[in-house]
Amino acid sequence: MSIQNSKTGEVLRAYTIDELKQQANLMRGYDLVALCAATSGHAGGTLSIMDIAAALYLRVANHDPQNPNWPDRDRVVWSTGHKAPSLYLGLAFAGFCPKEDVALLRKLYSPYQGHPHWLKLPGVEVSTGSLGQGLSIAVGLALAAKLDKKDHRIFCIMGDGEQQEGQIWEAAMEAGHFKLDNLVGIVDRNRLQIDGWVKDVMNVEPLEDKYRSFGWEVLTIDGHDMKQVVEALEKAKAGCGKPTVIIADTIKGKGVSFMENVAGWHGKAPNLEELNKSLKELGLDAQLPVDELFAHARKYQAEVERKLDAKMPKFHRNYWWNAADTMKVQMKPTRLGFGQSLAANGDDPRVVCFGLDISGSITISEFYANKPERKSRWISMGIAEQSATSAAAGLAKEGKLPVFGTYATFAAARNLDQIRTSICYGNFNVLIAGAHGGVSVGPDGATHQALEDCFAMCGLPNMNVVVPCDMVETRKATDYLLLKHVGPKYIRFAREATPIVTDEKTPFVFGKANVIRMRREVANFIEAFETKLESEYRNEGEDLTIIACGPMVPEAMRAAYILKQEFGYETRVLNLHTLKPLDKQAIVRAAHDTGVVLTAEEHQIGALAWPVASAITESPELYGTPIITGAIGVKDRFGDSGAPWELIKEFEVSAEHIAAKAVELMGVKKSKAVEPAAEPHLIASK
Ligand SMILES: Cc1ncc(C[n+]2csc(CCOP(=O)(O)OP(=O)(O)O)c2C)c(N)n1
Repeated sequence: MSIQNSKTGEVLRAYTIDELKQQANLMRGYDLVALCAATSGHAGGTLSIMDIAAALYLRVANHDPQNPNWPDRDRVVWSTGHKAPSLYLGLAFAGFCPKEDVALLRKLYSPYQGHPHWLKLPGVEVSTGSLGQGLSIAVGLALAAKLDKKDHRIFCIMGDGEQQEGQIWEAAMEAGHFKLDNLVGIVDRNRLQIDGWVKDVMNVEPLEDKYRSFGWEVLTIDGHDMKQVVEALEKAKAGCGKPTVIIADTIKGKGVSFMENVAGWHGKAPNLEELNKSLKELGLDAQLPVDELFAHARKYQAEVERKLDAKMPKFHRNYWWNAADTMKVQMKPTRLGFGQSLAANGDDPRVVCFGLDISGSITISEFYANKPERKSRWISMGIAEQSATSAAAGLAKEGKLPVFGTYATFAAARNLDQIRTSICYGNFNVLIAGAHGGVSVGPDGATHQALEDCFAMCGLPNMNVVVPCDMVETRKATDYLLLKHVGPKYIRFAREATPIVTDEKTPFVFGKANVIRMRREVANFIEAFETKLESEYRNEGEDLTIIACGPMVPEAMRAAYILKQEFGYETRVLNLHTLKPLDKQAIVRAAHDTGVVLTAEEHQIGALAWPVASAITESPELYGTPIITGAIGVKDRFGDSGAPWELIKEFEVSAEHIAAKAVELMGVKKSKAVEPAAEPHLIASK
């Protein structure tokens, strides 16, 4: 069976083993072109799974490209969502979507998101990207099929590093317990993950014995031998009274000599030269319409840029970062500050850092880089955020100073109950780094863009939350939180290069806001502003206040610049780097002095906006005083794939959006529409 007409049962295409090999090779070529056009993505794992993808989508799974929601189709769950391009190519080669469209991978508004989203592309069964969840979804799909007395099969593709997630084993237990013989697990055992070899990061072997002990049938195969792949899939599909797992031995980067077995190619895309070399090695250099694919990607991108430009508020000049000869900024990733602090402070023997398989990217590896004497205090925990969180509490209980971090969404959401009960309830001294926060994470898309983490962290008793504004402040905040602050603490920072707007002299006091004032347009952006601790600042009778945290502080500063140049408005920018405990006095004073308070956060609106609003409404000093408020942030929606600065525009969190909102609020202030006696004293405006 396989690709068929769901109405007539006619098989539309039957591939031989040799044809499947050929198709898999072509799919590898398209994959690399798509990654190159996207300039990001995962080469290693998409190449290791490609033979299985070809066998599954072109021969083994029953489905109908004309009827993607056919109730009797087989379901394929990609638990390892980062291999999305292989899924898209499986669908494209089966006829669900045009092959050339995979060149739109990871672009804004594209159905070909960095991680699969079933609501965007017919044929994608479920949305994934947070590792370890797919097998549980597959268990649900298999249970539903049993309840409905349906015969279709559920396939679930996983990675071997992914086996470190505890949830996998809860699902494995469930599948074994319920004897789900309609469920087929597939493990792409390429032996590598991000931080290195799986056996070194956190050994998962012997996988066969583990699955067997959970009541599964186990088939071990060479995942690049097409005959073995097809036979195993067909055998597993036939069922044997219990779930089957196919453990496929594969090579990460398969087919491209310089990518094979190299951990560095996990999350990397080839450049043009590397692409040409790869296509040559695959014997595809003359076979793929490479130029047409790139042209397709470029045309789509031009349309994206046109749409984005139309969305942007317009002013008399272009104030975008480094667009003019004045107000130049240097940009550096905020995450570097975190690593710099760990490198500088890691000699304290209490400091213990956990690796969660994203160590280089979030810079926590700086703790031990070139410092072999610290190696015993570097503990690789693998992709197991929940257990690591509770283990950190255990270390803290014994007087250690544990630090762990990963994408903010996995550092503060996946393990929320562990943070709540193991760490916060016990009030333990643990530093959690929520890295890659906000939409500016970019092309990875919604699953990797933490937009709710600060809600969760600020909502926990005993927790302290700092969101520094640039690389320098990230270093200072880490210095403070690591060694001086005792208790649960969360630091959230961004991935991309953001403007450096503070220096060594800029004050950083935990729990105390800074006032930033735009003075004059000069050569360097940073020198155009004066920064003081809010407690040392004297009211200058500004027109309005913008309160921001994280990389929204530079945007708020640029908004202050726009407002001054274009409208003559003076803005008090408050850098509220500490979200908890909140500097209520600074907020109340700013509200009192200016009467207009606009918040700006790279988060769902409310982690900053609501505490600020509540500080204002609860303040006896402001009872009866009309305060006009507004909020800039993500408006109750999930993220999207796209380039970081494109997303800043799409999600309306740029300086231009802040400035436009400020102008609107100033219109209200000037019209004196707010009468203290007649109106409620807080006018919320979004
Ligand atoms: C819950 C979660 N934690 C961390 C990540 C980041 N991440 C993406 S891929 C990956 C490594 C996966 O390794 P493996 O399962 O072996 O896949 P492969 O090497 O085949 O690509 C990690 C840690 C994630 N996507 N989800």
